[in-house]
Formats: sequence, structure tokens, C-alpha cells
Amino acid sequence: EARYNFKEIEPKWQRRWEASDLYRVTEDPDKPKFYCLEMFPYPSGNLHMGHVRNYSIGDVVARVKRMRGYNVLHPMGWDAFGLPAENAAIHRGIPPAEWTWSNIANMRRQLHAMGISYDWDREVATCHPNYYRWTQWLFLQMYKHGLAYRKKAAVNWCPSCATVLANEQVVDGACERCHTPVMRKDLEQWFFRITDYADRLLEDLKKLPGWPDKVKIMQENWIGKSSGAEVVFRVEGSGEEIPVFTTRPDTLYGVTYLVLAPEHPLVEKLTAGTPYEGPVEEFVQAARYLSALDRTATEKEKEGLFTGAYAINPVNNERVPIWIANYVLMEYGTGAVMGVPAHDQRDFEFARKYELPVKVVIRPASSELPAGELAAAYVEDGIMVNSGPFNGLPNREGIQKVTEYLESIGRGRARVNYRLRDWLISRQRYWGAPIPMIYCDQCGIVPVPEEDLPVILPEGVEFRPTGESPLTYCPEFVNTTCPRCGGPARRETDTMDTFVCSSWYFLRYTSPHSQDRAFERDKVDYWMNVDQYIGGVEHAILHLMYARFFTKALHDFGLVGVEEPFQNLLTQGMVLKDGSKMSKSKGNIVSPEEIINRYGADTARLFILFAAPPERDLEWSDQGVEGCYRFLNRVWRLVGSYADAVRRAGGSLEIRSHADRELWRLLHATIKKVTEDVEERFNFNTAISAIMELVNGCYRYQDTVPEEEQNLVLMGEVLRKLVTLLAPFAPHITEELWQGLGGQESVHRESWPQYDPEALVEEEITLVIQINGKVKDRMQVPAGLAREKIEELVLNRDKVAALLAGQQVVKVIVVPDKLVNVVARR
Ligand code: ANZ
Ligand code: ZN
Repeated sequence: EARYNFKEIEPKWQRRWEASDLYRVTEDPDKPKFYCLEMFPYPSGNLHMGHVRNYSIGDVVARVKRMRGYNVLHPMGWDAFGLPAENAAIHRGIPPAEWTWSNIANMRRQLHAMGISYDWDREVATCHPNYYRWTQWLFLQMYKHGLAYRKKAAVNWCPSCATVLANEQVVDGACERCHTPVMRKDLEQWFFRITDYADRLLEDLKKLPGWPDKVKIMQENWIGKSSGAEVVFRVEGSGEEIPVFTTRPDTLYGVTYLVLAPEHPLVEKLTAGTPYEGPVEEFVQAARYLSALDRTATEKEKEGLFTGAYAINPVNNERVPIWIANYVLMEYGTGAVMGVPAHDQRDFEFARKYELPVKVVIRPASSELPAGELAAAYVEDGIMVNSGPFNGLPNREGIQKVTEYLESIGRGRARVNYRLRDWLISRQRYWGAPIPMIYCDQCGIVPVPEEDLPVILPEGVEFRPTGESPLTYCPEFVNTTCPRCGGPARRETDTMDTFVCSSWYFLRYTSPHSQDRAFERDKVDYWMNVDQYIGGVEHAILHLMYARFFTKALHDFGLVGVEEPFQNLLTQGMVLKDGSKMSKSKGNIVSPEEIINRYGADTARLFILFAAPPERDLEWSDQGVEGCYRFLNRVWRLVGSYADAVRRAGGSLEIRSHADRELWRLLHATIKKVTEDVEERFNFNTAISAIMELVNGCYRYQDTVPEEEQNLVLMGEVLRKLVTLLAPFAPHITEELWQGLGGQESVHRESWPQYDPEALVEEEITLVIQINGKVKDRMQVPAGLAREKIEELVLNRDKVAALLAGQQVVKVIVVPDKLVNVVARR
């Protein structure tokens, strides 16, 4: 019989599945739908093991759902805009489009070779004009609804890459890519007003029980809601006011100074023409080189400078000095802070350093005021003191009372603040979706009319390291006519953050060929939400937050019915080798293509699913891969040895012997275990071990039951179910074996096996117990117990032990399933 030749069968089945449109889906109102989605890859050139893991997990989910009768949408595409393509252009002179499309072709080929059940007819690439046309259209919808706006803002700037960086691209104050210290710079940029959705993004996390808690916590922290008050201080000797945001209005009587962010607009006004002007300006310049993270890090030394101006505390008219300090961020709250050194550790350290007074206004409930100087800020709750009419109040109550009082005198109000910032989407880059805006000297900012979309990315642009988008040097692109007045005008030359492209791709998959809209409402309504989303935890914050924001905004525009995109989320662990993440720099990469060439896709998939549950990290093991390969060979030989015989065997299924019954029971126990592991817990590893045990059980039957007594009808049934259970994990070999067992249709069109609870009931027999040949007792035991097990049960039985007391057991004779005779002597 033929050996297991994956090199032949894998490509053969991939071609046949493709030719028969096996995984094509259309909307079918008669079936329950299931939308299974894996995060689409960036086309970097080659699949890595993380991809293989992600898509193998998704494929099992999709295939099992299909076999359980769902209409399954399982699409794939390319997150194809982004920086690496542009770097290839800069460093190697390859046009970004060419680089990207050839990478896509290569990775598509690799994905095909894995045999994943995608509906390839729905493939999308975000860099294709048919796609980015609609990314641009969605930008215009955001603009129309007031959710896209332009403003000058300080951005993280890498002087070496000459580009703006997102906060996450700044690591320890340096550029993530080239490690140059990052500075801050003002640029006109486009933003999405995601902060309008802060509260809904936070609240609706509660509607996502199918998300891992750790991801929800990360999103919660990112949104960073904090409640408190805005307090308005007057500037002495001027009409200016300084609102501050504080979570502790109960400490207002303890304010001994105010601090402005260096970029605060008042700084210049307060110091203009005073001796403080020069030093303050120097300080402000220096602060631009510090990242937000560095400026607020607790271990960092707080630097500050007096501005020469004073403010008046609205509750007690005390005069407090106004400082600037690097630890106050312009983007948070109001960009100004009231300093309460007695009750905030950061303020405490600042006051120590610059010899500012410390005034206690909260004391512990159980003790008096600590005598002498504080050693550290007192940050716990307590009773208000030195606080005028509020003395004696528990401070938690004080928070509310002081806020009410401020409101009554018109010097403040309750306020909620979010850490979440508006989403900066402008990139000074070529390889992205052009922002569809036009600037006209007469009409100002004019959106590109929807019917003129897409704004096509021109080819053959020059890449110069200037920090401006290469589109700036492309006059055919820049120069245009104003859609409003017809006069000469200029196009926006920045492109969109690629996270914009990936914030709606799951909607495009529902109607990928739509020519006249981004997606069709009835298709979206049929398929959304995504029932299972699977991807890396590195996307736990940004991508997921942006996709949730888009979905909510599109819901509000009346374009989609749902408010959340992803009902259930599975975040897979990393693939490790020798205990650390696979990476080029460590030189510990295992290439998926090599593994597939050597062992086949089925082995690669099986290993990666068998080695660890999906959410855990997975340690690569060459022996583990070998083991999975040997297992598939074992399955191949087992099925091969029976295929002809069971195909010929006719008649109905009868359980004729104890061995039959055991095999039957094992089959149903396996179906139950695999079903539960796969459906309820994603425990693919234990599901696979159960299948391995079933294979062992089949071999045991083959080896112990004489050939003429083997029940071929039963064996046929067991092997067909075995192959069906294994099909989602190893789709090629199972398809081949299925045909060998006489299957007409594809195994992947089979229904998922159901287990029979009856079969799980263990058969019992009555065992006769003799001592020295005389019947003394009887007991019920499961049929088919091994000799040693029977012996152990009998000797440990209370009644037998009592009868044998004081005697020595010489020998135990076991006739399985019938009788035990204990030979004993005094
Ligand atoms: C006075 C005070 C007294 C404060 C006290 C805390 C404790 P979260 O919880 O993160 O919202 N703050 C406000 N705006 C700031 C800015 N732009 N940059 C740096 N710090 C800023 O923190 C709110 C607290 O952080 C505010 O409450 C303020 O200090 C500070 F015993 O005001 B607090
Ligand atoms: Zn105009």
C-alpha cells in the first residue's frame, strides 16, 4: 500500500478545493451564520510562525463551525500600506507598489500551501484603489459629521527618520526604529475625534463577555477615565484665568503653587517683557526634546521654573506662585495643575526641590496631625483640616462639597477627564491612502467630491529624506483645481495612518466587489458581527480601539446596524524557540515554508495546534514536529490497512464482542471530548491527544482481535468518524483518506459527528470471587478490566480482606470478565 506522500496530496487537494469552490460562501438566510476572522497580515514578504499559528487556529474554528451547519464567512486579505514598503523604495530603489504586490503574491502562495479554508474570492488589499477609494470616502463621512478636523499640534518628531511618530512608536524617549531621541514639533494635521466616543468605548466593554479580561483592562486604562473638578484660578494683576483639572478638589486649601505645561499658551503672555522671559523660553525649548513618558515618569527628576507671576486661589484668596514644569503635559486636562505638596507625592518632591511651602489639609481619621515636617505626601483618605468651612468633613464628602461650592461662586465645576487623545491620522508618507482634501486660497479647506474618488496615489515619485511626504514633490499630484470655485488649488499631501485602513476591512469582506459603495448594508447586516476574531495581543489597544470607534461612528451615520465589531476575541500566544520570541536578530527563526516542504502543511498545522492551547506561548520543538508527522503516518497506515475491506463490508452495525463494545465506547468518548474541547474551550491540544488515543485504540483492536473476528462494519464507522474529527486540523490527509474509505463528497462537507450517550455507558459484568476454590462473594465491575486491575479491586474489597485476615495470599487466578480465585494459606 502507498506511503503517506504529502507532497503529492496537498497540492492536489488545494487545486480541487479551489476548482470546486469548496469554501465559497454567499448569504443564506436558512442557515445560522458565523463570521470567523483572523487579523489580516502586513505583506512583509514571508509568512512567519505567528501567522501560521493565527491562521491554523482560525481555520479549525471555521471548519468546525461549517461542519456544525453554520454558513461560515472566513476571508483573508492584506494590510498593505505602511512604512516598510517605503523604506524598500528609499534603500533599494524598488517602487513601493511593486514591492508590496510581489510580497502579496508570495504570501498568498504560502497561505494556499497551508490549505486554509478561505473564500479567496473575497480577498482585499488596502493599497488597491478599489479599497482605498472607500477608505477616503469614509474619511469624508467623518469630516461631514464633524469627526475629522485639522489642527496644529505638537507631535513626536524623529529628526533622523524625519517623520512624526505615534506615541507608541516612541520607546524610552527615542524612535522605535532608529533610537534617535525624539523631539516635539508643531504641524498642521488631521485628527479623528475619537474622544467624543470615549465614554461609549469604555461602557460598551461591558457588552463584550467574550473578550479576554486582560484586553478589556488595557482598553480601560488607555481610555483612562478620571472624575474630578475643574477649578478656575485668576492671574493676579491681569484678566487672565487658569483653569486646572484636579481629581482632588478636597485639597484645594492646600494649594501652595500652580504649574503650567511649558507649551501652555499663557506662558509667553505671563513672562513677556519680564526678566523671566529668557530663561523660561530656554526651558520650554528643552522640554520639547522630552517624550510625554519621560516627562511624567515617577523616577525622573522634576524640573521647573518660576514665571514671576501669581495666581489667586478662588476659595481663600491666597496668592500662589505660578511655575512651569516638565511633568505637566499640555495634552492632559487643561495643561495646568494645582500643586498640593502635602497630598501628592510628585508635588511633594517638587516642593522640596524648589523650597515651596507644604500645607496639610487632610489628616488621618484615627490620629491627630503628624507633628513636624512630613516625610512624604499623605495620600490616603482622612478628615479635612485647615480648610475653612469644610473642616471636619471626611475628604470623600469634601470632594463633592467643594465642587458644589465652586459651582455656586462660578469658579469651577465637576469634570470628567480622559487620558484618551484624539486620533492623529496624518502621516508625512507616500505609501498610504491620500487624505482627500484640497486647499484653495479662496475657499479654504474643500473636501474632494465623492464622485472624484479615489484620489489616486501617483507612481514614480521621488523619495527624498526631507520629512515631508514625497507627494509634496509631485506637481501633477499637488496642483489641482478647487472643486468649489474652479481656481487653482493644492491637494493635501499627507496620507492616512494605516490603522484607518484596518478599521473597516471586516466590513469590506462582506461585499468586497461592491463598485458603488464601501459595503452593502444588507450584506453587513447578514454577516456582522464578527463572531470570532483571532489575532495577536499586540493589537489589544490601538487596532481594536480604532475598529470599535469606526463601527460606532458608522453606526451613528446609519451605515451599519451594529455598535461593536467583534463579539468574541481570542488573543493567541507567541511562538518561541529556545525560550525566546523568534526574531531575525536572535537568529532563531524557523521558516514555515521549510517546515511545509519537509513535513507538509498538515504536520505543521497539527504541531502548532498540539503544542499548546491557543492563548499560551508555544515553544517550538523539532521533536514535536517529528512526533506529529509520525502520528499522521500512523493514521495513514491504519486507514490504509482497512480501506479496501471496510469499503466492501456491508450490513448493519452490530456490536458483537467485548472488544467491539470497547472500541465503540472509545469512539463516542472521543467525539464528546473533541467536541467540547473545540467548541467550548479552544483546547485544540487536548482534542488532538484524544484523537491520538482513538488511533491507539484502533491499533489495539487490530492487534488483539483475530482477523476473522474483526468487525469491519464497526471499523468502517470508527475510521470515518476518526477522519472527520481530524479533518479541521489536518485537512489534506483526511480528505485523501476519506476518499479511500469510499467518501463521495469532500470530508469538509461532512457533518460534525454526534456522540451517542448510550455508547458511553460502560458495560458491567458480575465477577465471581472464590477463596481457595469456594465461592465467597460476587461483585459488579466494568467489562474488560485488565488482570492487575481486577486483582487489585478484589484484594482491596472489605469483605475479601476480612476473610483473608491472618492468611497469606499465595496466588490469584483471574479469568477476565468471569471469575477470580484467591489461593491463600495460614
Ligand atoms: C491636585 C491634586 C492633589 C492632584 C492631590 C492629585 C492629588 P489622573 O488620575 O491621571 O486623572 N494633573 C492634572 N492635569 C495634569 C497634566 N496636564 N499633567 C500632569 N498632571 C496633571 O490625575 C489627575 C491629577 O493629575 C490631577 O489632580 C492633577 O493633580 C494632575 F492630592 O490636582 B491633582
Ligand atoms: Zn476655491
